[in-house]
Amino acid sequence: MTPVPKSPAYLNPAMVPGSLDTSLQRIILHLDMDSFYASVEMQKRPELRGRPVVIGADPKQGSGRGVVCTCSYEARAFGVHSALPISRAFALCPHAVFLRPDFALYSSVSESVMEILRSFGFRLQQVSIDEAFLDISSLGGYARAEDLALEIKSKILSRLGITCSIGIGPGKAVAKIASDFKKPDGLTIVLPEHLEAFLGPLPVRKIPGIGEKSERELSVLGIKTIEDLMRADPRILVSRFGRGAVSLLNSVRGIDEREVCENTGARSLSRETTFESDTDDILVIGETFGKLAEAVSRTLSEEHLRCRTVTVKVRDQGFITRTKGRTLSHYTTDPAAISACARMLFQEIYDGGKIRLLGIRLSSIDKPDACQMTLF
Ligand code: TTP
Ligand code: MG
Repeated sequence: MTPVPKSPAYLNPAMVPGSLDTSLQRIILHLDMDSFYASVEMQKRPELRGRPVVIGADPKQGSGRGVVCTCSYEARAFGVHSALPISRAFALCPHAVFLRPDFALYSSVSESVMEILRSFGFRLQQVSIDEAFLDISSLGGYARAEDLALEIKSKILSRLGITCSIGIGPGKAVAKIASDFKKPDGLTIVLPEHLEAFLGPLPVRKIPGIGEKSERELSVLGIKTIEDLMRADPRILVSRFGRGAVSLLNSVRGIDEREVCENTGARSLSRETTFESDTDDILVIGETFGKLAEAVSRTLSEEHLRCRTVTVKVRDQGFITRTKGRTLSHYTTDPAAISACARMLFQEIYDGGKIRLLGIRLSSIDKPDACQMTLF
């Protein structure tokens, strides 16, 4: 296969790559695979290329009850996306190819991606199954950074047959936002002097760590874009959002000194299940937490990891989803401890109605001796 990397999206197309000597700046690269699970499936079965492909629960001709893990960009054109109920995906795009996820396969392709990235010799931090940061400051300039990005893209495409998007900038937050800027198969380079012009017009939701809830709260204050956020009174933000607001503001202003931590496997890890019929049977709920805890704990053990934070996700009959997390006093891999914590958290948020979906997510994951990673 001949890789044909696309040309990078510069903020200012007239800017000649590398015309600025930024050797004193940190240069961070963020890579995120495109429609990862779907791309792996399409690589395995080339006849699926160009077709809408949805990975997730069985749609059962529209009566299926799980959710979409991800889908190809062809399916996204019909409005399908991650976490959408599979029945809705079927309604939007009944002619799509619906596949059950093959986690072992995705895990092994993820390892190959990380191996390729590691082969370039830079400090690497894997943050999820399909994304990683590299600290490429030692390259000394953005022209070399661009060459490296093109080489990474072409190596991944020629060896694994799938594409990725890369963002490069002076900090982790901006690199992550940049990798998402032009997907699929994108390359976006944000020079330090263009940081404000790049980030300013973007909606605040693009900032990693800002979810639907924070977006709503910011919107109440009249803050919709990152530029609005940069202009807001930091005292008001801190009084509403606590100390986290300071690092958030700093990171969008380019003051983002969070290191790329070498931690071969650290990330969050989750499993969830949708019941065949909604239930309020406490025994079934307890058993389900047991099974979910077994599954996540097995992955922890296989990858020689441990975790400290357990979060439960509970979706009720009316599709209202609640989550609650707790950080334990010690790291653990023990399924009984994870399941006990999950059941306790469940009791705290359960209002007695019927439940549609339960999930467990583990975070604060590390390998003993590896440094901790969090994005915000
Ligand atoms: P993402 O990188 O968020 O999504 P993606 O790679 O499928 O698509 P994009 O091109 O927008 O990056 O997540 C990586 C994989 O994680 C995704 O392929 C499937 C899985 N995943 C879920 O199972 N459920 C989810 O809700 C999300 C967001 C991802
Ligand atoms: Mg991805």
